[in-house]
Amino acid sequence: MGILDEISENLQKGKSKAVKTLVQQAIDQGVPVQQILDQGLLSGMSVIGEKFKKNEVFVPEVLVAARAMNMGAQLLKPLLAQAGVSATGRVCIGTVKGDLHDIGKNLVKMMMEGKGLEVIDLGTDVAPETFVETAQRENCQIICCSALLTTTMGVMEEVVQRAQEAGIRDQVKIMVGGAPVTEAFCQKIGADKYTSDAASAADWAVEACSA
Ligand code: B1M
Repeated sequence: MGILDEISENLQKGKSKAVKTLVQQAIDQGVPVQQILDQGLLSGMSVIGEKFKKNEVFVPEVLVAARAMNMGAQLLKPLLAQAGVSATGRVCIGTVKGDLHDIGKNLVKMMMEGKGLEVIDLGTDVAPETFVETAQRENCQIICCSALLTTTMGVMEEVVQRAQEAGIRDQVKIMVGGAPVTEAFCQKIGADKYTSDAASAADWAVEACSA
């Protein structure tokens, strides 16, 4: 097995230390950083994403795999910057105002980072204007809103309205998700996309950013 496959396999098993060691070995052997990222780390995370969609792995496995990916990515970050490799897109994400649930939001973030997107994490209890101001200031292609409470999902409609008022609605996509959110709700509030799970959210974000 080549070193890139070994990185991918160990990442899928959540073996952070092994991933870190192997990534350093690959760097030392002169493997191009983009290859280490694409064929090692991102390929491993993509397998986990697909398995998560099919319920073959669950939240804990995704979290340890994401931690392993972050360990490897830390070593690559400065080298990628030197090589001028840029992210495939930029998005901001947060759990909406009044809502403190962040496990699902963090999973979406990790999956997106696992697909090479730059993700600005606004945390929880995020006001509609913060989503919109961040998207404007940071040139985000997508605003990602998560909500877990029926009492807070309505804030997503305010995000859509604020984006319209700020005149950026045609420049930024708005994606919504979280347990109480549905496709019908997404359409009702005029958002662009609802996805039911983190891996599908990341898949769509990559497509939307490269469109
Ligand atoms: Co809360 N809570 N909670 N809670 N909590 C729920 C959501 C609840 C369903 C429990 C219940 O009553 N059965 C209920 C909501 C009822 C409702 O609104 N209909 C509830 C309640 C009522 C509350 C409080 C009001 C309780 C109280 O204080 N009386 C309170 C509210 C606090 C607040 O937010 N202001 C509260 C507090 C908490 C804790 C702090 C204790 C804790 C949160 C810890 C944390 O997040 N750091 C907590 C937890 C853990 C839960 C449950 C048990 C689990 C939620 C979770 O993390 N699921 C939950 C019950 C349940 O779901 N069984 C519950 C796992 C996570 C991976 O799933 O977030 O759905 P989820 O994310 C999925 C998808 O939805 C999707 O991807 C993820 C996986 O692929 N997804 C997106 C998520 N965001 C997305 C965004 C996207 C796309 C996809 O695009 C942008």
